[in-house]
Amino acid sequence: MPAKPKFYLTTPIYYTNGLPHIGHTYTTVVADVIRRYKRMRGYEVVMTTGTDEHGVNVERAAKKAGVPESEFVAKMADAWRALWNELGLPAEEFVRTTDLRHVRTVQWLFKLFRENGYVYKGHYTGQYCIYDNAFVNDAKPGDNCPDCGRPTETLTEENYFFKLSAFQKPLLDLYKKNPDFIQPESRKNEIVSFVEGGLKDLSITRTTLRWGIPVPGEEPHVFYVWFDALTAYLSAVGGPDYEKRGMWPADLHLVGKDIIRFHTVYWPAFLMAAMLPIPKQVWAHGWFLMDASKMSKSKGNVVLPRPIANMLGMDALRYYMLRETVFGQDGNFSYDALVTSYNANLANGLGNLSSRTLTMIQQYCGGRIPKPTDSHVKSTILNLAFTQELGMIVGNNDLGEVGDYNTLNFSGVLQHIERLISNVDGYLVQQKPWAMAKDDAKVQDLANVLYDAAEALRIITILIHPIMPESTEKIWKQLGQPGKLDEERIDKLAWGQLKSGTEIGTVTAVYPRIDHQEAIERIESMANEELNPTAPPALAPTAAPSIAAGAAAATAPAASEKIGIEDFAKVEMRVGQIKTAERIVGADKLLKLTVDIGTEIRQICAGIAQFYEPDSLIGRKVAVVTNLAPRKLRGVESNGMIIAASVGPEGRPVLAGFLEDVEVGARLK
Ligand code: ME8
Repeated sequence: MPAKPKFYLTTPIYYTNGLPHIGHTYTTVVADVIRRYKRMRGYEVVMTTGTDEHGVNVERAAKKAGVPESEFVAKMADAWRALWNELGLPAEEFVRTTDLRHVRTVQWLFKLFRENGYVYKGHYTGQYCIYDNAFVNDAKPGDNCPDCGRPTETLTEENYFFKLSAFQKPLLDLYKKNPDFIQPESRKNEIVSFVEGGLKDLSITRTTLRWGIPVPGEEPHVFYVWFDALTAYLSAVGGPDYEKRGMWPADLHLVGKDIIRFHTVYWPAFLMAAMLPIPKQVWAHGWFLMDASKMSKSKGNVVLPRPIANMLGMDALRYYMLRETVFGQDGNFSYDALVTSYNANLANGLGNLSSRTLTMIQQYCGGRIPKPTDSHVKSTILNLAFTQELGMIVGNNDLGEVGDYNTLNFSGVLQHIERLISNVDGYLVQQKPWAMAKDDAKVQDLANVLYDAAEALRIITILIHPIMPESTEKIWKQLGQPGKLDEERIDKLAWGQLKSGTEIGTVTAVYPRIDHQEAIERIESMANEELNPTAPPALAPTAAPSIAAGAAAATAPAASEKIGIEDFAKVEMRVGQIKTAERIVGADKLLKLTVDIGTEIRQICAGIAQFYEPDSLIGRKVAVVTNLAPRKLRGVESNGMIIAASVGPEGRPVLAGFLEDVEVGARLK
């Protein structure tokens, strides 16, 4: 079998002085979509992300946290990696700039510069902040430090310089010979004129910075952070031994527009100086803005991904980000638009198509994909519509079509898919399979129409899979399809491949409708908890299974430690009776209960949804802790806690109850 073609793509190597917000998530999501798409076209794909851990900002943040830098960055790197995993975005390579493999690569690259005559020792003079121990870029004598506001001083330090000036012509040649190297086009013009304006040599070592990669034999010189960070793309796939891994050069560096110059000027110049292969393309996307300004922690306008993923699912966020913003341009982020997009495109659009089609197959065709006539498959109007749109989405070389996925026009991909969905909806309304089902003479017509709808659903599910990987797997199973969806070939799709007779799975709503206002309030409430973790952490329903309801997870005293009766008396417990119970969208482990505790009816969330059907709980008497401070769980207020035993290694909750009838509100002592 011939080897698969390779594709290597990267996200930026993110700074470790904060955690990912929606802006970082956007770049990583786009990388993930491209990775999945390329895989579905038969490529061997490696995606790299990672953490940029050196420099004065980290030095400061560690100092503030009162821990050594190495400890600080290790924790941050773990947190970044864990969050990407949680969001379904794990990369093949997660590179840390403190990794040994990376340190070796940086030092090796510098050695090549030296051998090839592209570095020299010189002096750098600039404005320096003695309080922050850092040069202030672009400051003039007399300027204050933008960070601490105190006056800067003019300082000269010895540095190694990289002969960037020697690369003006080679860079301009590179841009000319590879017109797609910088994307989008508007950014390319900006970079070309910057380089045409002349390039100054670049200082690539520092002696005023301590927390960095040492220049071998030249201590106290450490490498400049950007030289350090850019090299991580190469370290991740073999460094000095890159040829063995076979992934370098990168096919695509995805970056935000803020860092395009580093990637399209410095980085290729570094690689040329070391005589290494140059990446094929750098794509700079726009920013996500909040109220028209760039998100930043100091402005207090950051949007976090986790609360959204918890409430609506990561796929809803992915859909919204890719559909509403033209890739390359700036976009505005709003919860309002996000939830509107969820209800319109997912609950009503794809979700509705999926459940109505599958429910009809369940009801009218005995739960099996019906058999259409051969002539119908060839001539159905949907076949024509789909074949045409397919070319526009994934490209069709025979017809010379480019395909929106290939040009990273994700908004275009989704618009085509939306059109397909509404085509199928319109077709069903016109054909009325529910009426055909009542007419014995129309058995074959019914089979034809429902086959069409199911085949359309299969193709749409494959086409949208790179963008919505999690929920499409569910639709795939409900459609009764064998094998893994991500192993389908997106470029070999054709109408009529769905097998008749296949038994479909259990039909459930993949994107349940949600109340607009409630969704926003809950997302905001969860975000608030994550940003201001002053309150005790919310109990993850699985974290302390001995209590069924949400409350602060107080650390239990060691078994041998005894408490006095006065401590126990602080806990007020009463008999309660469950009045209502319902599931909570976006929290599969929680039930929202209303409980009569004698004096009032309380709303309490309990982490028992996987073990108790809501209806079976109505009227049941339970033991309730009634004097806990109210808390929000997954954004839903909980006013108390239901007591349960924790059984087995998984901590299955079993509700505590009473063998004799007891009065509601009676105190437990
Ligand atoms: O620049 N909208 O790291 P960084 C869209 N360590 N994308 C955004 C965004 C927003 N509001 N905010 C951030 C660094 N991003 C360096 C990179 S690479 C060798 C070194 C994304 O943590 C966008 O991709 O500041 C941007 O380029 C990147 O995060 C900056 O991440």
